[in-house]
Amino acid sequence: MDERRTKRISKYLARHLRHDPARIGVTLDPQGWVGVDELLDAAARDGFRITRAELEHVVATNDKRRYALDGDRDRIRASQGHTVAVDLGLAPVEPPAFLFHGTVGRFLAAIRAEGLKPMARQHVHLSPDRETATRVGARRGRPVILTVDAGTMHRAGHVFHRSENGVWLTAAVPPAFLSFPG
Ligand code: HQG
Repeated sequence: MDERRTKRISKYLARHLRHDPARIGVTLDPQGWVGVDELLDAAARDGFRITRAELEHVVATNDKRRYALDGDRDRIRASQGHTVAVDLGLAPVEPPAFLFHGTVGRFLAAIRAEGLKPMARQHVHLSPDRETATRVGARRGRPVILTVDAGTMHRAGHVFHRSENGVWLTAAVPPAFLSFPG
């Protein structure tokens, strides 16, 4: 399948599995799953026909493994990034000593004042390494990488989860646990 088609399908899935399932009349279960047949039928009604094979291909080859099929391969969900309320059912895990967050200069004043907030999403997203954080920040402009003292945060009682595709999630990061470059 060509790259453009794969990307279009991935974006379509993100829109409806993370943000706006109601737009095509599907309902996510509380853990964010929806039946593959239900999703593909709804997509077809929406004029965006996706075959089962294409869907499997996107799940398997997606650069960030954004989507997961369940054990029976009859349900699909986004592994993270939701703006709709879902409980991914992830167990709390102890984070590494440091995690990273890629952002851009225009947000720094607010982040210094109030820390990292989930904004529209369900969690603040943190990266395990600077390279990944740099890519996240670069979506919005010249990336600025913040270091999160995750070990200290965890000892202070903050809960961390790691999504199925390796993104670290937490409710918020107060300014005391952040270091800014420069
Ligand atoms: C910023 C992509 C002002 C925050 C990525 C970020 C990631 C604040 C933006 C995933 C703030 C929110 C998530 C505050 C945070 N005041 N701005 N207090 N606190 N911000 O997209 O982390 O490709 O919701 O720095 O790779 O950029 O979609 O979060 O710039 O994993 O799979 O507010 O999305 O993954 O933006 O990205 P986002 P994010 P996918």
